[in-house]
Amino acid sequence: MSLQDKLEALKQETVAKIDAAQDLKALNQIRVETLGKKGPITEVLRGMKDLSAEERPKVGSFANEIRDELTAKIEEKKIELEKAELDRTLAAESIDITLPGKAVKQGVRHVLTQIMEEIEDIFIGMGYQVVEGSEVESDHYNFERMNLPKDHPARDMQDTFYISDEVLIRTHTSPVQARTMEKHDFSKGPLRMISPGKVFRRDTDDATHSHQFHQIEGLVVDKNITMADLKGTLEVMMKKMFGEDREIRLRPSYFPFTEPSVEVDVSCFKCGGAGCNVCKYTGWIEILGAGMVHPNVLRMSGIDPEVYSGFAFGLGPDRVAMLRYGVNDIRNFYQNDLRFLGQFKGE
Ligand code: 2NL
Repeated sequence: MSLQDKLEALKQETVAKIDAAQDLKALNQIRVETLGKKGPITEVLRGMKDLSAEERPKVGSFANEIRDELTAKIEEKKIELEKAELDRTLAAESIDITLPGKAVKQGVRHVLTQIMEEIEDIFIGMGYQVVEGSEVESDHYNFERMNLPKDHPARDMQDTFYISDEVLIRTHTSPVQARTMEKHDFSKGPLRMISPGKVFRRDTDDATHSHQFHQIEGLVVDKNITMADLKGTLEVMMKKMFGEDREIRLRPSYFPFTEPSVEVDVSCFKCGGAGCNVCKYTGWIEILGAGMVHPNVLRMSGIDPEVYSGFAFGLGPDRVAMLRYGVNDIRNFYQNDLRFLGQFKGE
């Protein structure tokens, strides 16, 4: 067989192999085997030195031709295989963008936070400042400044978590008010503030008691503040919280830090006063405690009770939430069960 015939046969054989190649790896194998340094074509070209001067250029150019043809054929096949591979990858990795997405779970503010922020908004609207303070307090600010000296019997129901003889966690947010009162510059205007936050008491937890709960206290001090200001302010708050038809009534009470002191009832938001399970068939709901700031409390904060007077109140957001949403166990607010807390979407 002549060299030309050999080359021609080699070409046919290689073309068949290229056509049959299934992937890039196989194709590369064919390229190395046929066109590589140890391949048959290189061998033919190397053997040319034994040919006659006449034959040499013919065989040489034929061999080059075949090499070029095969190179082109391999290149063509390579592009074809690469495209097939890309198509396979795209098919395998395709996503259906019309499928519904995974919903991101959205949380809600804690129901007590919602109530406190609602009350904050009401008072911000009436020109009050919102002041938060430390949950760790001194006996002095928590009790003494609130007219509760060390031997006062009213301390019993608050006797609480002491860190030392003089340091405790607060039993009410009053110390925030005391600290704000003593700093207030009355030449700049009246003091109007509320203080929301956590408070702690010595209590055995049950459906209506928790050793930790919340309080919002309010305080206004200026010249000529009267009980009428207190009543009008509380009426506005109750109407905004429980509906414009609400009325309030004051009953005499006692707190060591106010004189006189009152309990405030609001007409029942469910039955309007006719009597129902929410108001225990009385038509009224006990909602907060209040009074005129005791002269001792003003004096201890450096305010002259002969010149200034003030009113104060305290309200429990836990109780507001329980009444409004019919929650019968206060402990629900502190157990972090999302099935409970997630119901209060705060719309
Ligand atoms: C209640 C009663 C009350 C106050 C809190 C107060 C604060 C200062 C001066 C005078 Cl700085 N009083 N706070 C007054 C009356 C009642 O809370 O039943 N809270 C749940």
